[in-house]
Amino acid sequence: MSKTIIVSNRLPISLQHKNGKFEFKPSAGGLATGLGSIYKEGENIWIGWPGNDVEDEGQRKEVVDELIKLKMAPVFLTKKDVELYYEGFSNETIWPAFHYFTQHINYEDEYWDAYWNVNKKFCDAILAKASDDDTIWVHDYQLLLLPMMLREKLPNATIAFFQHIPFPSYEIMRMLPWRKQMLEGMVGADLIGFHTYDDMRHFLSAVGRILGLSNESGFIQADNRLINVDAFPMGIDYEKFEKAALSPKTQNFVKKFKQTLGDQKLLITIDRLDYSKGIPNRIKVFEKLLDENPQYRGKVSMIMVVVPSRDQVQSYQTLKEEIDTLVGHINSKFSTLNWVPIHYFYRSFPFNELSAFYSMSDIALVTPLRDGMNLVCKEFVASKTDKKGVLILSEMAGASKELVDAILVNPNDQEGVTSAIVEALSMDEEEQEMRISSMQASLKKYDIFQWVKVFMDRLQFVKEKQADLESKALDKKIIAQMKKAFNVAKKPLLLLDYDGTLVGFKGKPQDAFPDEELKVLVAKLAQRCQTVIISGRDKETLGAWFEGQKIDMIAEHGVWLKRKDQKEDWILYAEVDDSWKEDIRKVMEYYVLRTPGALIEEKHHSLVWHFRKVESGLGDLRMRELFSHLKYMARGHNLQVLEGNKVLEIKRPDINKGRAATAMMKGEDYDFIMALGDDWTDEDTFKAMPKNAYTIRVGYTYTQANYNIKNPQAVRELLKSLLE
Ligand code: GDG
Repeated sequence: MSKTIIVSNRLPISLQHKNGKFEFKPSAGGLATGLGSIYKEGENIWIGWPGNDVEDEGQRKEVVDELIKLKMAPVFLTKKDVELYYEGFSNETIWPAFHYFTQHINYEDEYWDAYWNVNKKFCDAILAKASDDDTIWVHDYQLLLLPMMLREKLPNATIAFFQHIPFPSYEIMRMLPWRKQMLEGMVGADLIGFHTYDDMRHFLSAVGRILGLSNESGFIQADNRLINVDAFPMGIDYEKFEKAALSPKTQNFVKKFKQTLGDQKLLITIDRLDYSKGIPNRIKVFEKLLDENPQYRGKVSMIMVVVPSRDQVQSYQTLKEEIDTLVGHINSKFSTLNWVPIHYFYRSFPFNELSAFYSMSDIALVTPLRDGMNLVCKEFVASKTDKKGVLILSEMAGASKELVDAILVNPNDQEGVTSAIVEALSMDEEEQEMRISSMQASLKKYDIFQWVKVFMDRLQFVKEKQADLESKALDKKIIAQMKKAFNVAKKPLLLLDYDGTLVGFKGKPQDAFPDEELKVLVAKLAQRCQTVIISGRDKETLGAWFEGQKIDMIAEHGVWLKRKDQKEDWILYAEVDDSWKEDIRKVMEYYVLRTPGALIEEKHHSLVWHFRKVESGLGDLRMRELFSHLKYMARGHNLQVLEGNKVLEIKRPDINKGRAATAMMKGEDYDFIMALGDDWTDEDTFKAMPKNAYTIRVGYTYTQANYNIKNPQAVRELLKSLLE
């Protein structure tokens, strides 16, 4: 039976070695709880690093045996691995880059090598457990290469990836020397998830520009696989925070803490130690608030929890020193004998004390400079069971896309954040209730369990969509059937599109000339059957490329025809009225003038606006503009505007490959017909074919054809096999 494997850098446990024995403490984090419904079932398992360096074989065995009871399996990492892969590439290269802290990026080949090696270690550990029909869900930026490593070994497995941190703009991504490998690693997955739409569109843009893979509404067609990229904003275990806030244990802490603090307005801030969280900015804002509003001195305090994190990394140590200095400065400046402005804790708290902080605070100040999602703000809202409280939230946190009823601020705008605190301190209770209730409703609905469900459902949907497309994939049995039919046929016909079918796409159209292998193949086919090249190319190019071959050629989608025995020049195969061209060309020229790299190609029945060489993005933008411009003109002239591969073509609708193919077959009695093509112009051919014809579309995409085939290489193999 197939199983599901969860993979993350860290296993959801903490491992402590005490008195010669390991103690395993499962984590109560939101993700671990949400995924509990998965990895604890049946044969399912969670694979990851247990967080300790266990070198001794005997101890390793002990860890393996204990973990399996918790439905987990370890990937053991050495001290060096942790230093170079985790602290190094993950936290000194990817983390700063993806959070837009380019000044902190460390570009070290040694880090990259370790990153690759550890991803490989994870891959091997998974392969020891996984089979080709399993589902593997990989988490986060430490394991970007893993999806493709797994795909290469388990081509049919269902592989998903979710990134918990932001995905940066292409401008940042392009700075990384390993950008291509990182993206290639990710597209090994069937489903790639991010917290927000912005992350998703940045990823799609980088994949388009760096890997050359385009997408349609988040679906990427990569070679022979459909990949979906989507946004899945992660939720929290809402009920847990709501229940905890109401529990006597939490309320006892609230009572105790409040007695110590006295009657004060409380601001809470909770973060891991990280420069992305904007902690120094926040302290400076609090100083500004007290400087400018003396009435708040003695009346408002900030509870600041900073959870120790990555303190082996230099930039984190520097940050810690900066925070210590700033807190020391403000406390020494404003403290009185019975009031301290900032209660600063550099440690983590047990859950109920955390819950008490949320519950008793009037305001949560969540102002990261960049954050994938940020769960703290969600936990604060869920803990406000009396609906009193105000959330001040940074626009740079993924959560701001959802929690629009918070006071949203730009964390770099000190004036703005200070005013937000003043606004929060004076907000009437009715408004507080209105805002908190609305946010609670949303958080309750989209909690962590719903997040897991939506993600897994989507993964299944993508697999179904893939299967749907692959159901038309040519398999050995069908190929054998075609071969047999071809061999006994007395009058076979082959209709072959050229670009994208017999040859792959090249940067410059003139570089896609037929290579020797193709010429020989076409010559052999021509000896066995009527072979027709049916293309959108101009007649001069086709004529030159296939000179001397015993084949028929249809150029410009059916405008021109040249029969194999024809001595004279090409004949006009369709009446062409080109009186419309002048008006349209003027419009197209205007768009050429505004768009460096664009050009117009004139064919007998059409005008084509090419933008392959235009700056990526600008070309699409101009094409859309031109499209809407031409749409109206086309109606008047009874023309058709069609979007192709980096081209926009305007043409007479009655001239197409289908019409040409029909004319060619008229009165003939073919007993075997095969038509091959790769784009929408070939769909006209497919539609025009009799029922018993073999119609085949190159690429796994929806089609009128009976079958799909992977790529031009596979087309050549198929044609060769007909001749065997
Ligand atoms: C990454 C992304 C994304 C904090 N202090 C204590 C404590 N915590 C818990 C909180 C919260 C968690 O830690 C912090 O989660 P965040 O989401 O705020 O931030 P990151 O750790 O940076 O997480 C982030 C997240 O992944 C999920 O995808 O939202 O953007 O950076 O749950 O409650 N828990 C306890 N004591 C503490 O003192 N018990």
